[in-house]
Amino acid sequence: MTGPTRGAGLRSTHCPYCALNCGMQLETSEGRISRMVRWKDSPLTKGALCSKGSTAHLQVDHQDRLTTPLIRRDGALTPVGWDEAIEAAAAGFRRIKDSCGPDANAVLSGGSLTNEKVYLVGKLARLALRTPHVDYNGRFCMVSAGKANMMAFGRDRATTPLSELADAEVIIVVGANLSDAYPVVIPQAIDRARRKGATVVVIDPRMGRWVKSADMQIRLRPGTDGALFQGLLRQLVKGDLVNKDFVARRTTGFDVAVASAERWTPDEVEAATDVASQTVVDLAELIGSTSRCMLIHARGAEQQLDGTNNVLAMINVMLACGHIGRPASGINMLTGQRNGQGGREWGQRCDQLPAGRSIANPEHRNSVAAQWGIEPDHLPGVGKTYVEILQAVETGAVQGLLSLSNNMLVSAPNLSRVRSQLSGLQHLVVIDPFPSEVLDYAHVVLPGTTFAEEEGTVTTIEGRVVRCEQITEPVSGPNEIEVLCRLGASLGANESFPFDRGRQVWEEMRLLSAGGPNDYSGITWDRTADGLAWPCPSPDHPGTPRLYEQRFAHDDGLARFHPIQPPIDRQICDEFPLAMTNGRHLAHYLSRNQTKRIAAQDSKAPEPYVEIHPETAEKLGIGQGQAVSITSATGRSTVNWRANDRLRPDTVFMLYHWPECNELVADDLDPVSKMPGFKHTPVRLGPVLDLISSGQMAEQSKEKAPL
Ligand SMILES: Nc1nc2c(c(=O)[nH]1)N[C@H]1C(S)=C(S)[C@@H](COP(=O)(O)OP(=O)(O)OC[C@H]3O[C@@H](n4cnc5c(=O)[nH]c(N)nc54)[C@H](O)[C@@H]3O)O[C@H]1N2
Ligand SMILES: Nc1nc2c(c(=O)[nH]1)N[C@H]1C(S)=C(S)[C@@H](COP(=O)(O)OP(=O)(O)OC[C@H]3O[C@@H](n4cnc5c(=O)[nH]c(N)nc54)[C@H](O)[C@@H]3O)O[C@H]1N2
Ligand code: SF4
Ligand SMILES: [Mo]
Repeated sequence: MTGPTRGAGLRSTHCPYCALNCGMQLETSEGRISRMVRWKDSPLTKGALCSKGSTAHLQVDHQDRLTTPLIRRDGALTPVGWDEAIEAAAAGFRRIKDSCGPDANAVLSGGSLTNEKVYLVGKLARLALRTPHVDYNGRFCMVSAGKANMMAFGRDRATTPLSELADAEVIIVVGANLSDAYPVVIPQAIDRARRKGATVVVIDPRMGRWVKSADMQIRLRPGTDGALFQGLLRQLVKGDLVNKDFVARRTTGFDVAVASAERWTPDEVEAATDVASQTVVDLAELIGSTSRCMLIHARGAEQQLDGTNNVLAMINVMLACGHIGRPASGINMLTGQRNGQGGREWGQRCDQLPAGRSIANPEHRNSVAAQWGIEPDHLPGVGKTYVEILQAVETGAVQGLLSLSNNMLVSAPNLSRVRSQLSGLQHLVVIDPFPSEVLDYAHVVLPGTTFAEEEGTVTTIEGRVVRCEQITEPVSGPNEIEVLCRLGASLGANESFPFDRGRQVWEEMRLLSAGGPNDYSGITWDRTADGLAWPCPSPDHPGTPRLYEQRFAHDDGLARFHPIQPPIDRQICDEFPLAMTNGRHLAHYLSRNQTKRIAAQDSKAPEPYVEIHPETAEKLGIGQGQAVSITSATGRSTVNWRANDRLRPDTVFMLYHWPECNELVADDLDPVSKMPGFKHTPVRLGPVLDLISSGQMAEQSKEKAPL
């Protein structure tokens, strides 16, 4: 194994954007970054980088960086010193706590933070603010998949190393935009499998550029994955394709799950999903007759009002065939953000304590309280989720908010409502390396740290912990670990925040995880250099790249089948006859707050657009050179359009990275995971006379900014 190179002035780190965490090496000259090279020996990606990764280091010294703290005075954000800003931030929260109780403050955080910062955010909320209301933007990302994995397997982590894709005989890709969202490693491994004769099955209303004509293309009606997988489970039983030995030895609940699938005959599946009944029969046969089958899924089937249900339905099918815990088999949710995995393990979720412990579980509370040196009663209970926290501002139940590493004014659903919620806050403190739309509402702004300015760890898409080295000093002064600790101290919890760098926090976290559900205790700081998969319970343990070979993580060691609820009615109607789904462009990351500043990225996708099937455009009278107005029950947007004949004619696909998308999306939630139904909005489309320029779009958004 090779650790980070330290010679030749190059230091190793990982791309700050997606969960593939591509390795890179950075060189400095006079203390600032002067060069980026590919890190050929990096643990996962072996030097691969997409264009975002190649330009990511340009954000560090970017002219737009926030370098000084700001306080709102007479309506304007005004530069002040760090001491004054930290004190103002803390004083606002203290005031609210004294007058309305600790529950009137809340924290919204992010899955791009390092494990160490995630841990400090949860600790700050529980021990310094003493509020139960801390949640994060992974609520918009991984929670349906995470919840389903916890329910079925007792653990929230992908089952199998991605390298094993290349050896699979059948690869099923459900709702994953691999060309744009996972451009390295995964499409290449699938190509290797294709060359060895594997069958690739794509379940998606839109076929991405990575899909080949020989692949089995299942262009289902959006929002109907649960029905399709129920039909597959039923067909596995009818076709005598179930792995009965595996089901008997390693699972419970099979019969109840099968009973819930009984109504899903191939014809019923066809009626609900628009997938031909014969395809359902053929696909069941394909999945049930191989011993090397991998299913990977991203947000397409998850960001739905029944997203948890959809993932459980997929897991049922994989369990029925025994496709878990053996080589080149498994079901992997593709984690999205830089630290999408660690971000949902280290205690910034409203129902969670560090290392995957549950805040509702008395044993888990006792163990964390003991290590934090407090009484268990001192820990708050389960808090509200992301959208619920924003909604609580409307009733005055939440009045103070600390927001870091998230951008709700692009990425949360129902943006006009979010704008009004933010204007209702008495005290909003934002920590971010860059200005964002949210600053318009902030009372105190503290500059955040970029990936190259601090040391820390992240946990990759495969559950491996990797280290990010500090390359350069923060342009804004203190690093974010110091900022969080100073805030904790100002809120009266000085003794709980004695840190100023990542490895000190790591040591506390690692030890605290011992014996818990997500045991990282054997991953010492030195071992983070090479990337080790948890669970890793002792310093001589090799880590666990493939899960569940012998046991599942529930106490009895068995996996659970789950009955699947009937699908939710999508409310496609005469008024809103088309389904709007949405997703990523290769050039931009999430709310674009980093990538829009880098010309090489922004020039590839300077403005939002919607993809429409050419037949649909013709029917609606939408011509080349015209913009499109899109109306949903929630809002209205105007964008330019592109023809895409690899998309279902009854579905349009919009880029999500601009506010235009979430103006349209409602803030209803999956009742189990509290994930919004981002991927399915009933809409109507109409032509607008002229193409609009990005300047005009910016004007439109400005009109919506607060007075
Ligand atoms: N370039 C880039 N890469 C990224 C990111 C980024 O912002 N930019 N973000 C990262 C993050 S945080 C995440 S979470 C991942 C997201 O990764 P993905 O989920 O792969 O990305 P999306 O573009 O949102 O694609 C969703 C896919 O689901 C399909 N889909 C829509 N509705 C349905 C449905 O009902 N059923 C099925 N089966 N499919 C459906 C869409 O057509 C699309 O192919 O990407 C990560 N990688
Ligand atoms: N319609 C629709 N909406 C979606 C999605 C979709 O597919 N469709 N996808 C959803 C998904 S999967 C996700 S993950 C969310 C993400 O949604 P967002 O919350 O918008 O995620 P980011 O763009 O990462 O927000 C990041 C903010 O954090 C800052 N930041 C980056 N690193 C750091 C750091 O280390 N410290 C601090 N303090 N700040 C930092 C950035 O500058 C930026 O301002 O959006 C979701 N919203
Ligand atoms: S954005 Fe993702 S794929 Fe691209 S370089 Fe970064 S980690 Fe790799
Ligand atoms: Mo995400």
